[in-house]
Amino acid sequence: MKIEFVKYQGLGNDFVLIDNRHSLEPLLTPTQAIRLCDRHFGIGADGVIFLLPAREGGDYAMRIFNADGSEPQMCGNGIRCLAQFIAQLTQNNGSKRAYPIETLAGIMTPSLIAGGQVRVDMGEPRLLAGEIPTTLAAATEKVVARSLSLAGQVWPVTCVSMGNPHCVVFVEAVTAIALAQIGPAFEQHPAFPERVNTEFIEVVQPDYLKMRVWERGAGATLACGTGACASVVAGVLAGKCDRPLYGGVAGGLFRN
Ligand code: ZDP
Repeated sequence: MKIEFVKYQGLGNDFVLIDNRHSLEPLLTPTQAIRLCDRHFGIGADGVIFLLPAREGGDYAMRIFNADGSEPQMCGNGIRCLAQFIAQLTQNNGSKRAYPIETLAGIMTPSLIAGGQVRVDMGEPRLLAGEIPTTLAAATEKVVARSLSLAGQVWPVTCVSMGNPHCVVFVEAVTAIALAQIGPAFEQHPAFPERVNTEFIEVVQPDYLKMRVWERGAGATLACGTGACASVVAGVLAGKCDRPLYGGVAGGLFRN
């Protein structure tokens, strides 16, 4: 089987993208996606993204398989890459700026902006435990600065859904986190029945955060768009960040 692909990255969060516009189902299985994402025996990526025809009023639909073959609802950096891919495929010279795209988390709209950048309207965060989902609080309660015991420590966690589940942990110094050990313990903790993406956040200033992320199904990645948004929401909820937060999350400034 021969399939064309391109490889894009957003802040180092990298994806194999496939033009799947002529079929409603992804051209690859999750097992094939796992093989493509392998950094030594495959192309290497954090996930595989499919550009599919619209079904429900968007311009297109997006589906994504994580590097472990699981399917997340949304992907912030991925949808930015996808918008750039669409512009390339359709030879859009800038006359069309925004693409409403159907995702498993609803319609999200990336826009092409000045300087070749892509911005995405991520929709509203969901804050109730039942929506995330997590059992750290009753289904109709928010999860703000709750205690989670794990790996011999008690962690203060704030949970946010950006369509996909996030657990945001404010720490003194992100460099002190043993990500490869602690990340999987969060990801697989029974309090998160659909597993979870975990962001470790150091508040440098109320408008400037440092983030290290352990992604569900992908492990340590260089950036996570939904995670950056979830971290800002969590920072506001926990009273640690300004609103608005001009400095943004330092996906491009800080490296694992
Ligand atoms: O929810 C999940 O399983 C994530 N691994 C999806 C990917 C999120 C992403 N890093 C982002 O930028 O939002 C692509």
